Amino acid sequence: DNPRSKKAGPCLNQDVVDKLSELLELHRNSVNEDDRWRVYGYTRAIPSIRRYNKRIKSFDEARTLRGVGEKTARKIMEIITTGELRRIKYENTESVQVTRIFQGIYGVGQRTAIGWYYNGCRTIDDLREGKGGVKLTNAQRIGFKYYDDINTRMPREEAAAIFELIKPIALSIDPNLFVEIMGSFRRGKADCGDIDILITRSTHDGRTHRGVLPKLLDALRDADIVTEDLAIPENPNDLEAIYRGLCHLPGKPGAKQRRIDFLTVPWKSKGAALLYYTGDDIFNRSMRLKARHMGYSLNQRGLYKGVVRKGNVKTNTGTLVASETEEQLFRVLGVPWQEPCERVR
Ligand code: DCP
Ligand code: MG
Ligand code: MN
Repeated sequence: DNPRSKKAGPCLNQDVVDKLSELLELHRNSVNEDDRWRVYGYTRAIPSIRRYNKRIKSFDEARTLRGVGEKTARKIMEIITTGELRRIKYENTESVQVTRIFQGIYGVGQRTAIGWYYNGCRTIDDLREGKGGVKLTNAQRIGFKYYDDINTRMPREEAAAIFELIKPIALSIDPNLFVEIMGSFRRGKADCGDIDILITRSTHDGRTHRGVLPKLLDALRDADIVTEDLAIPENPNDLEAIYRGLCHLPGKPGAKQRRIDFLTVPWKSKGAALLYYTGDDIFNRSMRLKARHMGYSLNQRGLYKGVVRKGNVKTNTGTLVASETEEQLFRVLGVPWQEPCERVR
């Protein structure tokens, strides 16, 4: 029995995994760049500890695990012998706590949060008062205003209820539209961070969904479903566009503001878009990796062959191999079919 086998089962070093993950999160949010580099070390060590199906007993044993260096092995032994990791308390600094709260504002990433911290902001009130000359973008202002709502996941029933209002409105604009709810909802999750709606249209009659998105958004604002815009597509008349905003159940006092994304894609990208926007992100990463190993390139538009990259820039966009249906993409990649609910880390 190989103790490093991938066989799923209860992790026998869960306390170690939990404590190191906690430390990793603190490093990830550190205002100190050196700390943020430490994250890479732990992202290698944690999975191999999780997979190791024996209780770690000694420093030397810990050292045999992939990605576990001397310092990590010492921390592992501290957790195993004392149940604690003192470093966690020491790393949970004010700056980490403050920037974590700032990053809860929609549209605020680590860079912005750290910038605000260095400008002297410590609290939400400091931001409201524009301390240190801090200015919020429009999207951030909305994120700020609905901080709690946006950071609360919705029950899938609420996502379903909102979608059931939106779908007929979309179909009244064009009955030939394909309108589907994606993301965590399609994966069957009990709660959703947002509502992801994919829109495309068959071109069998020579027509497309061009222009539908702005019309739909207007109708949804009129119906008091869409309430705020966070990111409007540069050219809303493109066949491929992303809209991000807020919505709620209309006519229901106290209904929370919910995040909503609309994604439109050309009909020929339908399969790849279904695959991509269903996720989850980790599953997507593994599918892209599989494609790369086979000499393909996979994205939300399709599976391509002959893509040439110089660094991150595509010098040849390649030719489309598949993108019509999800089934076809699984087949070409040699991956056994997985239902959306199975596509999870
Ligand atoms: N996606 C991805 N990589 C990203 C972001 C998104 O592959 N960095 C894909 C997979 C996601 C889908 O897009 O499942 C939708 O993105 P969301 O951020 O809405 O994530 P989920 O819907 O999966 O989860 P949540 O319930 O938090 O919205
Ligand atoms: Mg989502
Ligand atoms: Mn989304």
